[in-house]
Amino acid sequence: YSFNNIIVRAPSQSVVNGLRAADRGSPTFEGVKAEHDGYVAAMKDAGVKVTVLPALEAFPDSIFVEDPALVFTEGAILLRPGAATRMKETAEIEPTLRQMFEAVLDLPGTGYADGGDVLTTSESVMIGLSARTDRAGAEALRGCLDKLGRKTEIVATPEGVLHFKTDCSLLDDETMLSTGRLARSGAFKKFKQMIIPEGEEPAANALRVNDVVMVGSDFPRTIEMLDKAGYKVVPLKTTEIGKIDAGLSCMSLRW
Ligand code: CIR
Repeated sequence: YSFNNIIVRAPSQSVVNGLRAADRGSPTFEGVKAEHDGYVAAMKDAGVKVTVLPALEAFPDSIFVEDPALVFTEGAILLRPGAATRMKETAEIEPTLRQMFEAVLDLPGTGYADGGDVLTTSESVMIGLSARTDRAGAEALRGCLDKLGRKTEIVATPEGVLHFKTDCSLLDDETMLSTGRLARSGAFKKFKQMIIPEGEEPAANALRVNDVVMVGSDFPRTIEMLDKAGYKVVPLKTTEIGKIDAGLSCMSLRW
């Protein structure tokens, strides 16, 4: 969670057509843009250098740059997103990653893996199997991570949850913020766990960046819990992107 750089992509007008599992109404472009601007400002305040890529009208979900690639200080991995409409986002972000990283690996084979299913901790890289990341993709990703010298753990994502990280985030080296349903899978036995209050599940996709924890401002009980535990919480509006199943990690690649 110690980062110097991030990449984000400006939202396109087409973001109103972003993928969603359940229809809770479409977000507005202006609303998403305002939330994205707030995110970029908070990132700068947290001390990271922000590279903003141009909007891509042809890809409604391309604002969520976390999914088509994975980055570490030691290199980048080009992934294969599991949603048909998102697959070509990888080619769109590839030139930037080749410019910025010396080592850029391609996910071999034909399996799928979304960055939203990948959680980096100090010990290992956890890969959650989901509707977007299949076993073949997870195993191929493990091969790439081996090359970068990273240990991996392949774990399950609860049924009906979009991505592994939809339901968890790392608060510090020892502490995981998780929904009850994900914690019950036993994936975080090695961690001290903080469980999201019932009804605030989307708050689990929080984001620790340097000395702050960014959390959706619609989740007061989670904010209070983290605040009481001594974390420096930065509440950010996520109401509009929440309508297309997104949270705070999805909007950046961090290293
Ligand atoms: C999608 O379904 O792909 C987008 N509407 C939301 C992606 C969220 N990404 C993430 O959590 N990493």
